[in-house]
Amino acid sequence: MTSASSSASPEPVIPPAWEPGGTLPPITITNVRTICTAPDGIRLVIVKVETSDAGLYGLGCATFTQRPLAVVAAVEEYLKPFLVGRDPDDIEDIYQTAFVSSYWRSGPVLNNALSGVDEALWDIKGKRANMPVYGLLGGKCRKAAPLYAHASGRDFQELEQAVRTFIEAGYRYVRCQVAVPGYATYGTSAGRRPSPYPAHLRADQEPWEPTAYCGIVPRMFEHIRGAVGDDVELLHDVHERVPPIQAIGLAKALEPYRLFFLEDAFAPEDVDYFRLLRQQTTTPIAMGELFVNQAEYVPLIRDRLVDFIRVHISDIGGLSMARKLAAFCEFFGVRTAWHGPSDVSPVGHAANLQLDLACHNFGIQEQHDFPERTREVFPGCPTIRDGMLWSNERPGLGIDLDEALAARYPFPEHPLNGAWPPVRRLDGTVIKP
Ligand code: GCO
Ligand code: MG
Repeated sequence: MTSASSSASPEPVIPPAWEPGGTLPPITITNVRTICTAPDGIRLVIVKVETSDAGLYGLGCATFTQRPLAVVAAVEEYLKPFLVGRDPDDIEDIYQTAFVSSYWRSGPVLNNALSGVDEALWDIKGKRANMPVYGLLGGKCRKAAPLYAHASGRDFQELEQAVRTFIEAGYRYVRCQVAVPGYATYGTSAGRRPSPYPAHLRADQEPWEPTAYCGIVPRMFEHIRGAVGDDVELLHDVHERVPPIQAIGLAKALEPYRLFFLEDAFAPEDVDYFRLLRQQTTTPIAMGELFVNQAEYVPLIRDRLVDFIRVHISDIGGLSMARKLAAFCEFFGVRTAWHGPSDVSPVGHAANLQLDLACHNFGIQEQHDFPERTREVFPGCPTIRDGMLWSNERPGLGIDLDEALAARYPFPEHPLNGAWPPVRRLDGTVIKP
């Protein structure tokens, strides 16, 4: 036994004051540029931030595939002069100063430009810290991110086959979209003439009618639920194409099929209908891929009117905003389901994955299985296995870009430069696509 007097407590070890850069030499941003490429026909915009530390650079997703050239101008003409010479470590201050530097702010063009820079700065910080970005965000909450796959069909049988194929491949979450005979439909290729361009660059040949669509979707889920049972989670995207009151009726009609979520029942312009929807149905609700401003999503989350946030991360300004949004959602029981189709670049998917691994309130991740050609352009593209997205555990976002290869796939010629052609009703009225 030692007496109190003899064993004087050891002197507290006060670590030395943290020096900016600490053991790392201070560096500056030397260049900010965009790389445009379309390996599988979809216009992708990547921002590369270069630094004074030779060979150290970061990549970020700035992909707004319907207006890519506007984003390029926002980055090259405005953000570059604003950033060269700055310390890439100051991610938050760079974000805030760049965000207000246009005075009029927000919106998909300026936010995508900001996102490209923001994600690139997180990539650089992860590389300097020699850890994946999810490590900087607090580490892993799960080993990988479960994905939902896109199943679609010209009829129930073809859709059922697609769902079964995904279940056999290990997916536990499958989105179901089916054609409406004689009409154009989101999420299926039915009702259109063959065209060299990917689905969303093609003019909708057939008209769209909401009643025909609202009639077939419950019967589709009756068929699929009957065929594959309860072991698979089913999802559906209304894609904001239905008059709000009909969307509420549809959400009620789908209750017996226990969807994991029903997405974009309304357009962002109609968010006030969510209160009515909540009063009418327990079908879980996902919303957000078209949101570009916090004023759109904060009230819905605060008032618990949605269950999943579906934001397209680059459309709200990148990782810095998305991590704050995810944290905010956690307090209101809302889970993340980041937008992740083919027009989020592999860099964007790598950024999604960092949050998917680090956020406890992760819900599900939308998948896009990039073809080999795109994977060659983006070495380190996250891998899909057993229905989940896996990190390659490399520092930063863990992904790279082969610029010489990317240059082989310039943006395809297109009459609308990537914009969406109109979707019209039988009487010719244009609707939200
Ligand atoms: C989804 C989306 C996409 C969008 C596309 C727009 O849920 O994945 O709705 O399919 O339509 O990203 O360019
Ligand atoms: Mg959608």
